[in-house]
Parts: sequence; structure tokens; C-alpha cells
Amino acid sequence: MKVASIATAAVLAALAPVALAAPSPLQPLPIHVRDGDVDDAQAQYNNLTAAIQQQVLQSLNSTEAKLRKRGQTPSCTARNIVFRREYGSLSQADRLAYVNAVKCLQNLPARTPANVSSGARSRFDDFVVTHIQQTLTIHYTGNFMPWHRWFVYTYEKALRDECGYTGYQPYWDWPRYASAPQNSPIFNGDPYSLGGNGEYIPHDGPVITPPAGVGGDPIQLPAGVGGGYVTTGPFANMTVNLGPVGGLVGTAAGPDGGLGYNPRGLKRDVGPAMNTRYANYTTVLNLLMKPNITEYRLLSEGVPYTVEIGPHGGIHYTISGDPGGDLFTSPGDPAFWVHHGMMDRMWTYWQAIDPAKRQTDLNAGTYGHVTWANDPPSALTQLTDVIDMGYAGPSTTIGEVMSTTSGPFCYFYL
Ligand SMILES: *[C@@H]1O[C@H](CO)[C@@H](O)[C@H](O)[C@H]1NC(C)=O
Ligand SMILES: *[C@@H]1O[C@H](CO)[C@@H](O)[C@H](O)[C@H]1NC(C)=O
Ligand SMILES: *[C@@H]1O[C@H](CO)[C@@H](O)[C@H](O)[C@H]1NC(C)=O
Ligand SMILES: *[C@@H]1O[C@H](CO)[C@@H](O)[C@H](O)[C@H]1NC(C)=O
Ligand SMILES: *[C@@H]1O[C@H](CO)[C@@H](O)[C@H](O)[C@H]1NC(C)=O
Ligand SMILES: *[C@@H]1O[C@H](CO)[C@@H](O)[C@H](O)[C@H]1NC(C)=O
Ligand SMILES: [Cu+2]
Repeated sequence: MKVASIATAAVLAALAPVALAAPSPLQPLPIHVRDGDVDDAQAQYNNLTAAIQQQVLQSLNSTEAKLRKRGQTPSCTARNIVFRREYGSLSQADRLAYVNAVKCLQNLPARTPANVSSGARSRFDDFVVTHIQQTLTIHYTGNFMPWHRWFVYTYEKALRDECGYTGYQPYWDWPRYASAPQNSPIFNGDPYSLGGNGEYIPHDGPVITPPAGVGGDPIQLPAGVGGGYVTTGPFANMTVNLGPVGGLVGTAAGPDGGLGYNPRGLKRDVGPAMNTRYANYTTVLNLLMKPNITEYRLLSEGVPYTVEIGPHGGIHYTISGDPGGDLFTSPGDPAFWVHHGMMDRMWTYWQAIDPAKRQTDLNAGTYGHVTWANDPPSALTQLTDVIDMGYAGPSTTIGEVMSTTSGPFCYFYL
């Protein structure tokens, strides 16, 4: 199969604006998953994801056929679409190429001016700065999924355009290693991993403290099997420059609201407890079965300040450590990007089940507003709202990124 680059697809899209105006031929996908008994959640999840992949490729084919009949040229087809793959299913050479591209990004100069962030030292840090600056307006908000889709794409594009990477952003299939993520190809510390776990230090897990006014007792989450510095694999002794914003156990808050220079070693606390509790096969199957975006996001992101933190939070805390345990600075751990690759994969698959509806629907429920969980009450998020990448890359609008097979995109997940 000849695979054109995403950049080529974007150019074709620009040359063929008529094609983009074509009516959507996508129909809801008939899915047959048994309710209740989820003993075979893994098999059902694998069945469902395979069916979705097949459906998307077929619908690209039928769109292409219809457009060609009218003398139009489609931009994204089953032949030029590119695929993001699971980290552990990449060959060792492909994993190494990815790792080396991330290291390259960490060695390129920052574009962020010092008067915006005196701590940003690399292109990699540009992404961390953008996330720190916008944390409070891109989580539990209507733009959460689109914003992070464009964030991951911009990172992938930087790896490709600035660091010569020829692959695509890999993802972390959360349930796949849930019983021992520290031994997974992502964290086993071999030369093809994203670095090992932190060194084992006896400790308690993170505590979620509800803010004044929200009420409720602090929630103790389980610890991982690391806790200290990462000393093995490609990111052993990696220096974290930015954050943490609010401070972490054993690490005081960094200067300038996390944007100042605060060099320190990368720490992790990877382990099975968070992963099995919050991101198992039942979780991902249930997620794909959710009937609307409100329900989807309540499972995916959980209910703030309750023990149900969802796979989004559950996997952030499966990485944990510093900066992984700090919501603001979390993109400063290279593992953030495979986690958010999976976040985007789940949303992409869920959207593909009923694309006409789910590629436009984003602002329902408490998480559909421009303020964090609509507190204080605010306007609904709109498709025309801007996604600002700061110095990480170009900005766009939410409407541009609602489908991964149109507009600037032509990618899907295997
Ligand atoms: C998966 O799909 C196959 C073939 O369609 C079917 O025979 C099997 O029962 C399915 N398994 C589950 C757990 O749904
Ligand atoms: C799409 O069409 C191509 C030929 O143009 C074919 O090889 C491929 O199998 C089709 N894919 C699907 C999923 O139907
Ligand atoms: C940073 O400095 C540049 C040029 O020196 C200036 O144009 C810009 O407004 C400054 N930005 C901030 C946030 O102070
Ligand atoms: C990491 O730092 C420690 C302590 O400075 C040192 O002993 C170790 O060799 C370093 N490891 C790597 C892979 O650079
Ligand atoms: C699997 O995840 C769900 C949350 O999605 C949780 O309720 C359940 O307890 C988890 N299963 C195990 C074995 O921890
Ligand atoms: C979403 O689905 C739930 C469960 O079926 C339902 O109670 C709720 O009304 C739906 N919300 C919207 C906005 O459609
Ligand atoms: Cu985020």
C-alpha cells in the first residue's frame, strides 16, 4: 500500500476544496455487544475495534467512489490514510526511531521567548509551556478532546518535520499491560522503551484533595511500584525543566507559576493498581459503548474530586511521579504522548460509530463549557472556538479537528 504523508493530504485538501463540501456518506455503525456480562470484555473490545477499522476504510472507499463519479478528487482515501499504532506492536527499530525523534526535540532550541517562559529550554518544552498556560481552560471543558487531538498532532508533526521521524505518533493501549505496566514495552527500561519506571521508594499514592467549597474528604489513591528517579532506558536521568505548578510530594512548586527554570530529574511511579482499577478492558469497552458525549466524558474523565477519576486521570496517575503527577506539567514526561494518543484513539473510534452526530457534538453536559466543569457558569464551547498552540505550533479551530479523516487530517488507528 502506498502511504502518502499527512502533509501531502493537507495539500490535496487545499487544492480540492469542493471535495470537502461533499455530504457525509457516513452511517452509524451497527454494533453488537452483549450487555452486562463483561467476562470477555477483551474479546468484545478487540471485535469492536476491528469492526470500526473495517467500517472506516470501507466508508472512505465509498466516499471516494462517489466523488470520483462526480469528477471530484477526494483528499483522504483508504489508500493514502496513515495509521498510528500501539507502542508495543512497533518493531524495535520503529520504537527506537520514535525515541530518537523525541530526544531530538529535547535538543532543539525552544521557540518560546524567555519573557514568556524563562524555563523553556527546548522544542519539547514549548509543548509543556503551552499546556501549563492553558491547563485551566482545556480540561473538563468542551474543547478538551479537540484541543488535545491538535496538541498530539502538532507534536507528531514536529517529530516528523523537525526531527526526521518518518512514523506516526504511537499510542498506549491501556488495558493491554494493566497487570504490570512497569514491564510493558513502554516502561521496561530497555533501549526501545520510553525509559524505565522510577526506582522503588516505599511511599503512599497520590491524594486528591477537594478544594474549599467543593467539600468531601481527601481521596487516597493507590501507589505504583516506583516513586523515585528514572535510571534506566533512553530517558534515564532526563532533565525536567518546567513546573511543577502546584508542587508535588517531595518537590516544591517551580518558579513563575511553573514557567521558570527548575531543572530536576524525571521521576515515575508506574504500577498496576491504578491501571487495573481505572483502565481495564471493561473500561475501554464501556467507553466505546457510551450513547452520547456527556456519558462518554463522565467515564473517560471521571467526576472531579470523586474516586471515579476515569482512565484519563487513572493513566496519568499510572505514570505519576514528576512531572507526570502534575496535571499542568504532565506533557513533560515523554509517556504523556502515548497516553494522549490512546485518549484520541478512543474518541476517534467512538466518533466512528456514529460519525455524522459525533463529529459535531461536543458541548453537551457539565463538561461542554469554556470553564472547568462549568464553574463558574460560562458559555458553551463552539466549533468555531480557536485552539491556541502558543509557540508549539499553529492554531486552528475545533471544527477543523472533529474528524481525523478530513480537513488537515488523514489518519486512523490500528
Ligand atoms: C467476535 O467476533 C466473532 C466473529 O464475528 C464472533 O464469532 C465472536 O463471537 C465475537 N466474540 C465476542 C466476544 O463478541
Ligand atoms: C478499498 O478499496 C481498495 C481498492 O481501491 C481495496 O483494495 C480495499 O480492500 C478496499 N478496502 C475496504 C475496507 O473495503
Ligand atoms: C517579550 O518580548 C518581546 C520582544 O522583546 C515583546 O514583543 C513581547 O511583547 C514580550 N512578551 C511578553 C509576554 O512580555
Ligand atoms: C544517571 O545518573 C546517575 C547519578 O548521577 C549515574 O550514576 C548514572 O550513571 C546515570 N545514568 C545514565 C544512563 O546516564
Ligand atoms: C475495571 O474498571 C472499572 C472502571 O471502568 C472498575 O469499576 C472496575 O472495578 C475495574 N476492574 C477491576 C478488576 O479493578
Ligand atoms: C445521554 O445518555 C444518557 C443515558 O442514556 C441519558 O440519560 C441522557 O439524557 C443523554 N444525554 C444527552 C444530552 O443526550
Ligand atoms: Cu491535558
